[in-house]
Amino acid sequence: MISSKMLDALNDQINAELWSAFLYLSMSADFENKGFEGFAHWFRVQYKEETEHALKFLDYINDRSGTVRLHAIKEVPQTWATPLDAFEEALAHELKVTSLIHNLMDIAVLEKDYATQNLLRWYVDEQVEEEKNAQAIIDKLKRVGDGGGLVYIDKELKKR
Ligand code: OFO
Repeated sequence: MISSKMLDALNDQINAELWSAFLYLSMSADFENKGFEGFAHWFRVQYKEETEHALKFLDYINDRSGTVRLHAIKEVPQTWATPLDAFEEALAHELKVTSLIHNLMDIAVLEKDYATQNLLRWYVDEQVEEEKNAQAIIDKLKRVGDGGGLVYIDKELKKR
């Protein structure tokens, strides 16, 4: 049986994952609006991934016979001056998510909740990947500046 402290924390994480999904969907819409199809596509894929992350928690709570609680999602920003601004915000956000996942792990360890620790290991690995991906794009964007290289990266990201 899952503890109420663990359950509350996992339900809060569903909200955090859905907020991430909204943030990336908003970035995708902003880039679409500005004619950056590749950046828009990359963030649309990211939006879908975050939705999957939320569903993975939701399914797990149900598997453990807990009650899923869906809270309202707070509004997300709507516009970013440059692709670099958006990716820097995405990375800062992912670092925050990493600390949320680590907090969940701390609770699971304290409570000797081995099943939840197993679930969370997947998210710990996923965060390494998320941070790495955002950082790699930031590095490229910094190298090319605002010139034609931006068009090249936009084209590249469409392949995701
Ligand atoms: Fe972007 O990360 Fe979810 O968990």
